[in-house]
Amino acid sequence: MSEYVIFDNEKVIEYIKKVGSFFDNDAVISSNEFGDGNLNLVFRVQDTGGNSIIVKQALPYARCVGESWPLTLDRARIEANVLKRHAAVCPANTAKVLHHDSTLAVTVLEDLGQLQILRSALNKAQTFTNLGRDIAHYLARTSFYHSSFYLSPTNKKALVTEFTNPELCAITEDLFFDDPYRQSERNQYPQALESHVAKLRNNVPLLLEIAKLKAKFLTASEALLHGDIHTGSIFVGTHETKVIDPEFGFFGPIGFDLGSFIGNLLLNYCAQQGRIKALPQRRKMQIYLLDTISVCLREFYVNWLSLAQQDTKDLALQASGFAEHFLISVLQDSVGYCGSELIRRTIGLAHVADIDEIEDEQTRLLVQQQALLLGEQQALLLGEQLILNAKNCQSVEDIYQLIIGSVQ
Ligand code: SR1
Ligand code: MG
Repeated sequence: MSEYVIFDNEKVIEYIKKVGSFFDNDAVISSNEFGDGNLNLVFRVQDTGGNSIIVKQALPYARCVGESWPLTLDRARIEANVLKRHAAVCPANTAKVLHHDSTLAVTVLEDLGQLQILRSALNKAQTFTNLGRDIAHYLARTSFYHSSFYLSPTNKKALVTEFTNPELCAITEDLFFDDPYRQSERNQYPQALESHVAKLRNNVPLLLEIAKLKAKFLTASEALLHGDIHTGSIFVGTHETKVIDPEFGFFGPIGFDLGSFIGNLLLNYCAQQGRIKALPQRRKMQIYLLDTISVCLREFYVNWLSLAQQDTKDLALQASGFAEHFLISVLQDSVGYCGSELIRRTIGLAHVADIDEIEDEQTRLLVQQQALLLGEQQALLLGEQLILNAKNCQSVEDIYQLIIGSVQ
């Protein structure tokens, strides 16, 4: 097919047969569209012998809103190429691209159906011992090997151009840094939260910190980020952790990815208040989430430092103490981005199932209200507190203590 056309189950099968190489020539194949994300179509194509692949197609608009929100198809190219680049330096934790077609905005991926989406698993109170370590490993390797510590200045600039992603970045710029702090039709929260949301809009120190975080997001081309690493972008199993969906990828501040991941674990921490009724079980789950954050922060720091010590190519950046200095600023940024993720997922356009699927409306409202009022397991105040304190953190321990202090 030489022109873009929106796939349905029949067209996917026709396309996959034409590309060939995924199934035997005489295989009987079927397709099922099961995407439930905000933006794309996702098909599972399988034969009768149990072989399967995933076919993902970008729509020319945001699926969650409809044709009134047009969106570039180029995000499919960005996503496939980020996956390939990240897989080159961290194959263990990156989903594998089998084929990509930019005209159709189609990417064929390995089927990770044997694993679970992390958000759904956490919502069922399932835990994964290796999660913090694996994500730290992924974030450290993908960011270090796509930073100026490792890439030549010429190569880095060429890659920054290749991964310029203005439309998807604009979504984050609006939804993450602007909408929650102004009146916007896109914001979604119950009327009962209005006074708390209004307080955020008038919190001058908070707005200053958000401005600094946004400025960094707009200007700091530190490394090739995933750009949207929430718990719905991670597949998990007992022995495997695989990252998917980097269509928001671009060269940005490294702390953005780390902060997004930690922010989503803290959103789940907050949600458990309305999910697990029995206190001992709830505390157990919440302690697991805090432990995972602790492991992730520490392992990220240790992995990144060790990569910098072994593999920094830039002469000046090899100066003793510079990698440590750089990493502290990354960790500080991550605390701020974590806080803003908590805020935007609570009152902005894109929420999380962790909180939204709490069935009982009163309980859900209680979780949201407590999140605003009490500062414990609470997305908004927690976010605010993290953002305001980020600049005082000088070590991994300081960062972790800040997070722990905020949730207690
Ligand atoms: C219109 S897109 C809304 C959100 O979904 C994506 O996963 C990003 O997080 C974005 O902010
Ligand atoms: Mg996504």
